[in-house]
Amino acid sequence: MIDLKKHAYEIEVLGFTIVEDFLSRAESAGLSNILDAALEEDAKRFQGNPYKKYSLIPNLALAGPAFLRLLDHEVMHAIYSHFLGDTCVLYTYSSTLLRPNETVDASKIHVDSPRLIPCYTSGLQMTLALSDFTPDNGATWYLPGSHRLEATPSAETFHRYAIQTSRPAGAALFWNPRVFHKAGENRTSEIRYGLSTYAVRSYMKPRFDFPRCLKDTDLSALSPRVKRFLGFDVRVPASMEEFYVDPKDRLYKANQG
Ligand SMILES: O=C(O)CCC(=O)C(=O)O
Repeated sequence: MIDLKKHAYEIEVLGFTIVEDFLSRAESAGLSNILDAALEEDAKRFQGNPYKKYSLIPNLALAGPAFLRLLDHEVMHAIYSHFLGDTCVLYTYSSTLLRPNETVDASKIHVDSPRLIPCYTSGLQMTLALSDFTPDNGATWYLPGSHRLEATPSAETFHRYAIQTSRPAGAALFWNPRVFHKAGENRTSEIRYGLSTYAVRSYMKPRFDFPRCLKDTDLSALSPRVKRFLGFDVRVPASMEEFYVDPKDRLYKANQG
């Protein structure tokens, strides 16, 4: 198991921490292959749709059982629960790819949450490297301690103090979405593969209604923890019939924080 105290301290103070060996190199390569296939399938399915970004899968919960299984990772839950309580839910689950010489929105200095609530963590992200993240292929830059800042730092300040989070495939970066960051530049000829999970407090609204998205998927192999994380315990009734039920059958379970 990880040194939770150390990682929690780094997230608290720096705004981010790296957990090595979150997955093995082989497991990471397996996921990046599945990601490639999912990207190809998506490209066909949404061909001609002007809103579809060809490099992004915004909902990996729908990209097959391997991605659903990953949502049961012990270390991810230990860190998320520490900061967000053990009722926290998934906000987004997406690919984080960087193609050779590509400039993306994320190449600008930005944060992933518009709200700053001093001394309170409302969300936490994990970006898992599926290939090695290196200075050459655009490992992401993060400005330590900047999750406490309201205003965007100048480019000069950012570039003076930011740290490039190089790490091997299988290493996960946990970070506060208020940390100012930007993608690096991929100067290689290979795609840099990664994926991100973003967890929030249980009462916040996720970007996708995962239980509805997954209504036709067999979820019998999923643990209660993954179902809770996907938001199954904080659904709201859509009729009075759904409202007047035994508490154990309620869509919004008791004690969800
Ligand atoms: O692709 C990258 O390195 C940056 C990713 C990013 O900005 C994000 O996850 O919000």
